[in-house]
Amino acid sequence: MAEPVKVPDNGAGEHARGLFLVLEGGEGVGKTTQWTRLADTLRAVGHDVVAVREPGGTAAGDAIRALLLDPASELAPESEALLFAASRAQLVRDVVIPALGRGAVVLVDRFLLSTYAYQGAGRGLAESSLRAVNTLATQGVAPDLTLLLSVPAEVAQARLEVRGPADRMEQEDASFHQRVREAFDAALAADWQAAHPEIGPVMAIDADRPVDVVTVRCLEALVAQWPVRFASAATAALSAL
Ligand code: Z5A
Repeated sequence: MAEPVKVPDNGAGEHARGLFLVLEGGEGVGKTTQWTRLADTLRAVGHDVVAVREPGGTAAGDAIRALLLDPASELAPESEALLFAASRAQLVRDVVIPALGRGAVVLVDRFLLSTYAYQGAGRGLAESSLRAVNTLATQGVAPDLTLLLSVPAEVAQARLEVRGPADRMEQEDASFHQRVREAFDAALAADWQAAHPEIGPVMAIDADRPVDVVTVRCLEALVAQWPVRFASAATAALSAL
């Protein structure tokens, strides 16, 4: 059982700085669905929300994304890791840091934890190498909170089957995706989080529920950490159910 997440108090008060929030999990857990819904819900109650996805979120990042996900791309694991880091570097410099500086909520669909799960556990690259490259990419900016969505593997598979053709990463075999899932699960442990301050706190969200219910669970997780900032968004989402 994972320890409850404690987000460190940055000492600046709830509204004095931006917040960096990340949605993570294996493919098909519903991250992108919740990313859209959370951004819409928060904007509807007046939050300045910058919602971006990785890889991507900048012109260079979108070009890198196309290369990374194209089934025709033949990439060595090291090239793949560097390309994800390059997209991240551009996103952090051009989007994340300016948005946090003006006090916005930055909501990112995947971030560094995906690199540890896919390029680390999935591809077998050393975490120390991934950390070094990504220290350059993130400039030390770490998420304030990651919501890690999870569903049983067969549920994710069923959701993906109704979508279009698999991209380059989705085409990997079942053992690759099993290692990825195990890496995400490992990130819920308090000792893992203590050893990975660059990831920040990670909180589990059971995403094997109807879409509306998962949205409320995500908002409840935000309210638990920042009650003043997010209470009105949670109330609005609950009253819309
Ligand atoms: N990657 C990496 O290797 N290293 C990195 O550092 C980074 C990323 C940052 C990005 O692909 C790929 O890059 C990803 C990891 C890798 N690849 N893999 N494999 P992407 O952005 O195209 O895709 P994704 O991030 O994997 O997301 P996804 O496949 O689109 O899944 P999702 O966002 O979790 O799910 P969804 O699109 O919201 O929903 C999937 C379907 O389920 C859809 O039809 C929904 O309507 C449905 N759905 C969603 N929620 C529910 C609920 N609650 N109930 C029922 N049905 C639902």
